[in-house]
Amino acid sequence: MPAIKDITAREILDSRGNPTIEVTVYTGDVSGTASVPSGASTGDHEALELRDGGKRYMGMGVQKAVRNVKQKITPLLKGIDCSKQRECDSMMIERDATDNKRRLGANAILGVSLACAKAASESQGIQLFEYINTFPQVQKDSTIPKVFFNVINGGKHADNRLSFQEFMIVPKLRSIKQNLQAASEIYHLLKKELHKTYGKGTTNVGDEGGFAPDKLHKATDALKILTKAIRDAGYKNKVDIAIDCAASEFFSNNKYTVDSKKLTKEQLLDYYCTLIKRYPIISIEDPFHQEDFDSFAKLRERSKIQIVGDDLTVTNTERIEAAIKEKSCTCLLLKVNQIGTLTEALDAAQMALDAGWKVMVSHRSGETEDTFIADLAVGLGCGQIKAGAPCRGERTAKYNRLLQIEELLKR
Ligand code: 2PG
Ligand code: MG
Repeated sequence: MPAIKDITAREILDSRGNPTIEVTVYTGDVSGTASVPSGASTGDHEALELRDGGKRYMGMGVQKAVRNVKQKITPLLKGIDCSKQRECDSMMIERDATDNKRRLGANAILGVSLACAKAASESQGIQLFEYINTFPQVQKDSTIPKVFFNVINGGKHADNRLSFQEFMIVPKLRSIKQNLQAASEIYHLLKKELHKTYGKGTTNVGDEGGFAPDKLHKATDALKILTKAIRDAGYKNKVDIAIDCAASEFFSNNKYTVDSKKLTKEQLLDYYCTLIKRYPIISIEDPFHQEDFDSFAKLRERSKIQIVGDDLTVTNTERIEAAIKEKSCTCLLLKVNQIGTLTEALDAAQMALDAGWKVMVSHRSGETEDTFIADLAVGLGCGQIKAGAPCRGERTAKYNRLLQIEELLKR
């Protein structure tokens, strides 16, 4: 039994240059290290990320979370079998005893939770995805997911005026190797196209590695140039488009401000339907604000494309249950740090899959080099992942790990 001997934690930097927590769980023979990502367009119902406040790192330090791991969680879990994931996670949840993990911090708890899984897979001498595939919540074989590459950034992830947060390309070729190549080729052609149309200095990238041109103001312009890049790269009909609107970020006073125009929810619904008719859009995430279950359902009904819940559902079974009841979505965005333990995230995935939804495993806009989510998506066999552009180390780390796994699965 891989009993936990010690746990340690440290403050490291994420891809935005903000502190985040990294945790190492030691058993007698092996160790597992995991780090925690951080969102920018966070849902109101997410578990709490504990930050220090004060002057240090503009209040963003995570020394309190590090202390909580060392002083509170370590004594609690010492001697416990790290492969008893539900037991480890439940003990931390009970010790925290709040509804959003605000006492110990969801970042502190999640770091330990993920590091336990890594240590357990190490101790069994198997790959992390293989280990995840043995969890009782997982009913499918390991499979390489389809990838949603975010190539144009707006909203809270960029310093431009695009309201929608993410414009993604979804290659439909047979392997991750081919899909990654297609994404990279389209990405580079898109860069050339943006230069041609909007001039030099327009291809700086946003938080997730997608281009964030200041002169690109409208969703329709983004979709037009993206469609052209797909066609010119030779991938017409082989690559679809998806959007994450992150609509809570442009909703206020009962109106949505989309690319400088104020729209009612009914007008926004019509607008989405027009876009879906005109472009090869197969999936829309968070089309309305995080409390509007009903408008999500209307779009699902009218459009028939994949409707993804992120801020709406926050990887939380209570919220997912409500969305299932309201028929709001057909896919759950799965973000481990929205809920704060691996067990709860897997429970959320199971609930969604049981309801006939799809599950898309997701990174956060603030990421680290940790590739846990690549293994999670494969081990869950859920079929979809989004981890940003095919560019920037913290994003490509996940895709490069998928390449490795694809080879391992063929052995
Ligand atoms: C999202 C995510 C990831 P953030 O909205 O889906 O792309 O962004 O991590 O900022 O919430
Ligand atoms: Mg989102």
